[in-house]
Amino acid sequence: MTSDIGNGATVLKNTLRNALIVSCQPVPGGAMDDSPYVVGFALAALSAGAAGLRIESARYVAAVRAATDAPIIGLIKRDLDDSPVRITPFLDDVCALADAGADIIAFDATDRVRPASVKALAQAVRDAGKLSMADCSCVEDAERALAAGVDFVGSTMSGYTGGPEPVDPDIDLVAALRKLTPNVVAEGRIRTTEQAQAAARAGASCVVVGSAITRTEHVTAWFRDAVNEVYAPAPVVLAVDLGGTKIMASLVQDGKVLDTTVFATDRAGSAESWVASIVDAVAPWKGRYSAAGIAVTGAVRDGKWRAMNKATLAIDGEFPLEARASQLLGVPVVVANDAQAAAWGEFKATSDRSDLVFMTVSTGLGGGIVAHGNLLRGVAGHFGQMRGTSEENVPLESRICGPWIASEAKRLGHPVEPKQVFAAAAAGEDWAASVVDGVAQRFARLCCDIQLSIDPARIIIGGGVGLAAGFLDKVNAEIAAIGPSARPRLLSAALGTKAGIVGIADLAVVGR
Ligand code: ADP
Ligand code: BMX
Repeated sequence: MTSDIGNGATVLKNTLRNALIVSCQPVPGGAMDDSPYVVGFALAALSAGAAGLRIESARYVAAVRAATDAPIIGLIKRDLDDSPVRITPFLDDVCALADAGADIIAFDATDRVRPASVKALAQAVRDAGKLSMADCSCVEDAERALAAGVDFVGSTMSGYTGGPEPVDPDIDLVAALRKLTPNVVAEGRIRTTEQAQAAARAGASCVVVGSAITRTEHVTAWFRDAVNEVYAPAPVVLAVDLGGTKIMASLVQDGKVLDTTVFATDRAGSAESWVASIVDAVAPWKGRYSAAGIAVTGAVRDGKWRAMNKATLAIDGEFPLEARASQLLGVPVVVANDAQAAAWGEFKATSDRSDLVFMTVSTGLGGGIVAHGNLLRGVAGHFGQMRGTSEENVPLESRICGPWIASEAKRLGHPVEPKQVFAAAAAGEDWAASVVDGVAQRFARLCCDIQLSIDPARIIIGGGVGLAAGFLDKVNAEIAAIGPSARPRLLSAALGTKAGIVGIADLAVVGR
């Protein structure tokens, strides 16, 4: 059963079939919220081929009616205290719109607390000799409205009945409504010609476009935000790389390091004391950054921090790093594993989009993986915790990294730092060469195993040991001696010791 205003209804429906309707609803209280502008927008739209108009308020319907015979969909918007229904909630509104000259009267058809039922509104529109349009949020709204005899159903209310407002139009709802009736009006958030075409292809009898044509404030804001994304200065971020030996803190803007401070990690400290030492070190920078990222040795999950190997750093239990650091620094904080952050920094540092594995050979042996442009999180990349096939049941890192180099040198009677061990090896001292060559061989085996497990296009090496002079050459020589069935492509970190800093800064900006 549909309204029967005889031949007029058929003519009207045919006029609006396969057509564009322009909604001329100024921003309430805005500079265009007055009759001359509404009439101007209406006439301009008609002159460019709009087949009909959607106009809000009896006042504006009357003003536009006086200027054109084109079909008008009329509605009245109200903000009620006792109902969320805003579009033509009252039966009196129907009469006012009909008297003002509307041809079609639109009303909210959602299933919510409301002053007048959809059935009563549909009947009132028929009694007024007009056609009705039900503004629906879902298929069920439309089914009820069609049962009440409405002439058109619209997708107007999709996304406006609670929860976050979507950005894109609900084309799927348009297609679903088309299965109920041919008289479907696609309306709501149609902002581009491509979206209008998609609505038409989905089966809409006609397409309504409003803000994108007649709300200058909205369109201006869209372009303003788009331009600002390019012109607005990138935010300055506090980036911290907390390792087992040193803590590096920098101010970073758009991938560029503005200022840096480095100090030793107090290995006898605690998670609370390490965070406090960072807060103290960056105190002179207060107010210069709007967010912070902290890359840490250890595993990070849901903002909480724990050790994978307490020998690398004795983090006790699980520490709520993200919350605590944000509380002390007074800005949003993102935390991630240090090697994963460095992997991300290296991925962002060049235009190469191929998959990569990053490994830091430092106090521990950490790693990060970027696959198909995504950084793998959780414990992904913790290659130093692998046990390998050696008889000893110890993490690989305990026989490769700085602490082992130092302990082995001491065992051999040379209590010096790893840097001095490398210098002695370069100077031809056999004891030192045996230590460094052993590390290079074990690391080379790990690189070959990684190549066979995930076949990365490149393996990038960082960390105090990883970047030590001549280390990569030794590893490549050991790889050649292994003669692997798949040869790893090793590269030094393009960002050197700053890879973790730059990576965590980017993760902090995108809030990841
Ligand atoms: P963190 O582990 O805190 O991230 P690094 O990446 O600097 O810090 O690694 C620290 C380890 O690397 C220490 O064991 C240190 O002795 C060793 N190391 C630092 N620089 C060198 C170097 N030039 N040659 C050899 N080993 C180094
Ligand atoms: C360890 C592990 C990793 C870390 C790697 C490098 C801990 C505390 N750390 O394998 O999470 O990425 O060391 O740590 O379990 P760094 O201190 O050498 O940077």
